[in-house]
Amino acid sequence: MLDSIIRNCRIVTAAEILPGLLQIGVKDGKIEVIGHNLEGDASTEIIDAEGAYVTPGGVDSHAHVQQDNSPTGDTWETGSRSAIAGGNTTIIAFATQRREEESIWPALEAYHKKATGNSYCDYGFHLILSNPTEQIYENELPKLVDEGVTSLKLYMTYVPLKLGDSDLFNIMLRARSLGIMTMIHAENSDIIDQITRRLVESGQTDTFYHSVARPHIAESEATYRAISLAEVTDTPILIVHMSAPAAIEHVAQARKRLLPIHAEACPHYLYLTSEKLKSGPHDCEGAKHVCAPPLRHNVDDLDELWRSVANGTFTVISSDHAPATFDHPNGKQRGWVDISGANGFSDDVSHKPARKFDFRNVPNGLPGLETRLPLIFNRCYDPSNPPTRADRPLGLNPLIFGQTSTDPILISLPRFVALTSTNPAQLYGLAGKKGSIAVGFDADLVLWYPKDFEGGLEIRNEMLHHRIDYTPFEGMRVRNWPRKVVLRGEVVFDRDGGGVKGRMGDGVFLKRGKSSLSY
Ligand code: DUC
Ligand code: ZN
Ligand code: ZN
Repeated sequence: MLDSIIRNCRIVTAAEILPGLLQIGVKDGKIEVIGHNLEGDASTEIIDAEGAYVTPGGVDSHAHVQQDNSPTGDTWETGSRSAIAGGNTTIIAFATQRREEESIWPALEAYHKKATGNSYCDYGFHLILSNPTEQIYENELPKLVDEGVTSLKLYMTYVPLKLGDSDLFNIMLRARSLGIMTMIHAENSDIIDQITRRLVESGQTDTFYHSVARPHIAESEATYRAISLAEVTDTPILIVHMSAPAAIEHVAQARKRLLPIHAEACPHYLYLTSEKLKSGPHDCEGAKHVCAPPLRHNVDDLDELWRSVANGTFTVISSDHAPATFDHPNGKQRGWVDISGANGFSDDVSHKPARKFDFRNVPNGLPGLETRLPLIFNRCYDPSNPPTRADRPLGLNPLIFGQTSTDPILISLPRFVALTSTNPAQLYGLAGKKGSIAVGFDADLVLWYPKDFEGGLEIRNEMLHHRIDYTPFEGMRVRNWPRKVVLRGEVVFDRDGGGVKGRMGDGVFLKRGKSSLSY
């Protein structure tokens, strides 16, 4: 007998919106049947979707949770709670190998320990590799795959983590032979260092200059180099958190040649510009938006990214949830440096400021787990009213002139599902279990509201479930929000019925297989 039946669903998969109102029957946490007039008994729980769209549970494949380098970020408890409240039933977080460690196991053990029993949603790990040794290549990486960690993240910048081209080359070769998916943070470290040094020399260290120090070309050059290394080693890679149109163009060209190059978009790069990095004379508000790569300067850049979402250049949209608390000396305020003399006191009668802000000290990253799905759903067109080109004057066809932010680029609901759930599941070895609504899959579902909110819903930090004291999307309006979230058949979030219903420890570690998404 079925444990639960979810009725009146407009089911959306990456392929299509299934016709009519359907029922989903769940048994032992899995989808047992999809159809009409399903039978239950007295013990079967009935959930009514009331004709709303039902999408697969979100798979956020890029979230930094309780990392050692982020003392004011989210813990597993708060990060995963925020994840489910935003419709994510799976997140893939990171375990970081420290440079001084000769083995990957201390990192894996430590990060497992942090997550075990503390997650509201299912989870996996990518390993950040910062010290690749022969022993790791030969003995540890094969075992890592057996342990269900089938992806690596490599950095081309950040002193404690960055790897040179030889290491990238060798790791890619090994990853290829083991079927490991390799994620790359692509920014040219030397360009950033050289510009930063000159900015500092001229006293330009306010929040905004973080974005000046990391120009488009630093991202596009490193992206091209990473793609070149992937091509010469014939290895699939994903370039994470892409923000520069010139960089995404390199991906588009590579994909045109059927190279297995994937790209990841994030909501903050799609919605926000570097205007947000500006602070007042006595505050550091802009630090709330410091991330790397930086938010870009021009709204046209954002349109270009949306075009790449719509035309299939991006494979996934992740949050890159990497928050730091704003109002905390070890959080975003860490940028303040004392320039008044010893002990932070100033006897200086010339009223020179006692402190200045230095963007080099700010932890990079933004919160975003809970807002990812609503922000992307927001750009889906209503299937009952699809955009039509028929009534546009021929010469203004957006395919010829491109759309503008006043005429936003919209995507289909199936593409939304592909980018936020199905593709990340397939890319990172969760195919057949996560990322779709089909018989045999985990019953991970998001029930949206049957009608969009009239006038939209305003995002406010106080309604979110992370432990961070701000959201970069404060005041933005979205059309809809996850109403109910189901994890392996259990309602873990009910927005109208008390909020979070799940418990810490509901989430389990997912041993992932090999990637099944080629290009
Ligand atoms: N950049 C990263 O590389 N990681 C975390 C967040 C960020 O902004
Ligand atoms: Zn990164
Ligand atoms: Zn990241």
